[in-house]
Amino acid sequence: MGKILPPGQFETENWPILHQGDVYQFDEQTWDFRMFGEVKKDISLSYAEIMQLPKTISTVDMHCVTTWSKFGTSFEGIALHELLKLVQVNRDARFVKIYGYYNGDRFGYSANMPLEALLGDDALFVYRWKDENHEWQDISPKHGYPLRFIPPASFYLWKGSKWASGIRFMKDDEAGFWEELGYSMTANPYKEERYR
Ligand SMILES: Nc1nc2c(c(=O)[nH]1)N[C@H]1C(S)=C(S)[C@@H](COP(=O)(O)O)O[C@H]1N2
Ligand SMILES: [Mo]
Repeated sequence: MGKILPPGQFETENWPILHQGDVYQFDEQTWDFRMFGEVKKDISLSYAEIMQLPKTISTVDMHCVTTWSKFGTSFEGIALHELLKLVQVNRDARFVKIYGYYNGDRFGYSANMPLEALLGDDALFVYRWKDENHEWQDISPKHGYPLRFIPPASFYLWKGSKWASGIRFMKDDEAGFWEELGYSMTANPYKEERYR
């Protein structure tokens, strides 16, 4: 895959840190990962259960709507398609909202995407990363420790919830945190879909 800079973006080798609110302090006792909404039965996974799931390693480009793009970061984590094996999703659930921590609320941040766009190895909940200048290492607290969603490169990076807490399956598309504030529902950087 070639290195194609989406319109209006510039390349950075650093991995900038960007979020609203404070940084989540991981507490394994109270942490869980939930799948709910349009599913036969809700589930809640402990940190130990999450870390036992099959791992995927993917190299995914990141495009932030504030105009930086970082190419070629490799991530280790759990692909969303692995999590789908643990729930029975209703047939008409075509969208998801992926939740993350915001200012004291583990579900205070969210981003919406169509489920069918997230079935590849490039849609994953990550806990380790490396790039050309860095060895394999844990995702730092500021980048979303202990678990953080990385969306396919066909979405701006705000769709990648840090401090990920769960997935809600939905029949209809529904705006998340930034989408409610006027950002794009579809958010494709190659089409420069920043606002709506
Ligand atoms: N929980 C949470 N996740 C979040 C955000 C946030 O404010 N809270 N900001 C998003 C935005 S706008 C961007 S660009 C990326 C930045 O991720 P990074 O700091 O790891 O580069 O995180 C996304 N995920
Ligand atoms: Mo962003």
